[in-house]
Amino acid sequence: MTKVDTRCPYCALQCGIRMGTTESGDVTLEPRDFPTNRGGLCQKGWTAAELLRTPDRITTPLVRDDRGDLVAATWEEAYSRIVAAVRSAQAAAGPDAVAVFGGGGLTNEKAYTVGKFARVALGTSRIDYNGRFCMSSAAAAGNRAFGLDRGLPFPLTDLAGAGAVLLVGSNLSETMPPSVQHLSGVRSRGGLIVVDPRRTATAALTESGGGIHLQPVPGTDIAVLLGLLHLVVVGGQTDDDYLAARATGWEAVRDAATVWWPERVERVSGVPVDELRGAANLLAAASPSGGGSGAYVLTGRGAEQHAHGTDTVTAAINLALALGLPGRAGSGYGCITGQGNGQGGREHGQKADQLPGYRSITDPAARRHVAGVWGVPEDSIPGPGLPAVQLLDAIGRPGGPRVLFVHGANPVVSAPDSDRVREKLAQLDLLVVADFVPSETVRLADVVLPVPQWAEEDGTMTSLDGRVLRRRRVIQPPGGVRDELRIWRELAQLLDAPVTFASDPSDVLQELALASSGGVADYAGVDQARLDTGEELYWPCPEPAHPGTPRLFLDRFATADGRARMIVVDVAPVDDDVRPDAPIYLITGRVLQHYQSGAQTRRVTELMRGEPRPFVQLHPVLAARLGIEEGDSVRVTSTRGSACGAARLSGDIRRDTVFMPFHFPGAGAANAVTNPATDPVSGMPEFKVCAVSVSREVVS
Ligand SMILES: Nc1nc2c(c(=O)[nH]1)N[C@H]1C(S)=C(S)[C@@H](COP(=O)(O)OP(=O)(O)OC[C@H]3O[C@@H](n4cnc5c(=O)[nH]c(N)nc54)[C@H](O)[C@@H]3O)O[C@H]1N2
Ligand SMILES: Nc1nc2c(c(=O)[nH]1)N[C@H]1C(S)=C(S)[C@@H](COP(=O)(O)OP(=O)(O)OC[C@H]3O[C@@H](n4cnc5c(=O)[nH]c(N)nc54)[C@H](O)[C@@H]3O)O[C@H]1N2
Ligand code: SF4
Ligand SMILES: [Mo]
Repeated sequence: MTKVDTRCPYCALQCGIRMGTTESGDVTLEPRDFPTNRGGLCQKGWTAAELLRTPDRITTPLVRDDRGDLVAATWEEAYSRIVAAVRSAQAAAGPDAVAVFGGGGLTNEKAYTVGKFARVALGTSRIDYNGRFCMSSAAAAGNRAFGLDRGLPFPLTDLAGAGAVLLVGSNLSETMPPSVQHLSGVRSRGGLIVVDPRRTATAALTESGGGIHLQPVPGTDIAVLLGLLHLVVVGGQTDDDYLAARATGWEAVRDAATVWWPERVERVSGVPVDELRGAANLLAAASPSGGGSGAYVLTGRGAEQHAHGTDTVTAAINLALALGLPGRAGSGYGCITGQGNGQGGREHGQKADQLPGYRSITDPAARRHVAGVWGVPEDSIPGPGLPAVQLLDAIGRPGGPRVLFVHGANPVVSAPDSDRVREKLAQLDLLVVADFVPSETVRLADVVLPVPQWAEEDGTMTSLDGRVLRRRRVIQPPGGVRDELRIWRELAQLLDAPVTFASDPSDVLQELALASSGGVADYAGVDQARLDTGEELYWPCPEPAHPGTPRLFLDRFATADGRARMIVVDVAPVDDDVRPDAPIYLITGRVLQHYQSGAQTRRVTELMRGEPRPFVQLHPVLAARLGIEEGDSVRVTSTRGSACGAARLSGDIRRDTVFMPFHFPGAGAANAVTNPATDPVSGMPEFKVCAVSVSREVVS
């Protein structure tokens, strides 16, 4: 049996696995020791290999025929449909008539190439990706405060020594179970604080050992964070020497927090004053200036996926800076990146306003550099495009996209106001989707391009803490499948692109290294050979001899003057707030067994057995008021649409709030209900909270 060391296909923890193939062709998968997972895997990781043999795997291109059915076709037919539609849309309406939607699960090599394909082969500005739905608020806040966005600017394992960790809107116990090991130290020291409207498995971790669970009204995290800041200011617990040396804007931020005294925070958020005080004291005592062993402030999607998510993250960063945490060994601020390559996928040009190396597409020097690497004139690179929600919304409007390529996303299930997204996609001249399973978005496509899966390809991924890692091929993809690097190379050629595209992952990584050289996310010193010798290369890694950078900001932040920028932010209401006809908050998120839109995990037997159908979690008191019993079919309705799920009664959720996972399509699709209103800075939609009415579904 041959054994290959690679990584789990799903989340940003990128747990180490070892895979093997037996002579009879069976695939084996076992956990492998790696710092982020220490030999652990979650149920999704353990069962990941089943998808490699899924019976409805797409193994040939498909095109929509005259009767409206998707039928098998040759690659030549699929390509000629695409080329004809691109040419006619662009002839009629200019280069931006064609758009691209990428994914944070793509390898670095593919994330880089899809950005280049859009700008060089299609000549369009219109590219964005599902990471807009994921990391964008934290990225925007990190960039504006620190001048750089690397989710965790320190190794995840650093958390082990902390005296306090404030986890705002993250449910690590279900979303990255092996990572919970790194919290065992802080739990035993009684320093874990979790902010979540639900008593999740993660919030329950605070109960053994003296931690604190704050259970705010959805969308009020910013009030809680301002309240914590207020308390550390009043308590004289701020790190004034650090603030004087390492931050700007402190006085204004401090003054703005004076109006968020704890009783007022309690009125807005429902978090009791004594709990807020307890949390402030835990954090301050653990902070370096309080003589503690170190403290961390971490945000997850619960804090970020709001129409004011960037400001909420900014409030979290301001609190961390006031306590002197960022850029300090053993302390810090971080956001917990989600998708398998959520970090690398946001660095190399899939974002609407970005060029490789986390460069800005409006920066003349960045454009010159990248144009040089690509071998194209600088002025041929388009300007910034539209963020994901606006990109999808522009379809069907004058000047909007007529052809859309989707690579690594399932927006029919995962985008907000998903019924509308479905209508939008139907208005395209041509929808091209590359995938390996018939996802809900694939089913709407006019051309489907079958691609390899994770264990059938080579490349690199960047973990939540910025380590560049190898993904390795274990088995050959089925015949008939073509990898995306090859697809973009061939399409570029057919579209008469001015340059030839590299399609070997190691060549692409070399090109990416050059393109990112000198940028913020500098991979210039990264190559496959170095990664294969087992070196841990954290970016920035600017030269072949550079050891990589596990901890950022120790001497200075990445701003022009080296100081962190503190920005005044204030409480803002939920965009679609509760009112008499929609008196309850819907919040959304994840369960252990399913990944994202569920396109992959709904095809794995054991995961479906564990969590087979959509559900609505609600408090027994609310349920009694609405005449709902355990297991009843419950309809959740907003001004945009409705979704149904089986009632799951639980005292773990606030009485004014119901929760639905977003992993299911059709009648149980939470995103039929969610609000597409976006954050003005990041473009993040307000997935996490909207106003709904809730009723028992009467089955006639
Ligand atoms: N099992 C599983 N694991 C995953 C994924 C998956 O789909 N399934 N996806 C991966 C990806 S891409 C990501 S981004 C991460 C996400 O990882 P997390 O951020 O941990 O996941 P979520 O469940 O989306 O949200 C976390 C919590 O936010 C809470 N929440 C909702 N509204 C609010 C609010 O207003 N304030 C606060 N404080 N909390 C709120 C929810 O109750 C939920 O428990 O997980 C990664 N890992
Ligand atoms: N209501 C609500 N909605 C949410 C969220 C929420 O918390 N609440 N979370 C949001 C977040 S954080 C995220 S990250 C998004 C994710 O949402 P999606 O973009 O829908 O994510 P996936 O389900 O991972 O979809 C990836 C698709 O690409 C395919 N795929 C995987 N690898 C590759 C590849 O290499 N190439 C190609 N071509 N295809 C591939 C998979 O089979 C799958 O069909 O959902 C967002 N939507
Ligand atoms: S935690 Fe994430 S990377 Fe690890 S096994 Fe689970 S899904 Fe895979
Ligand atoms: Mo995500």
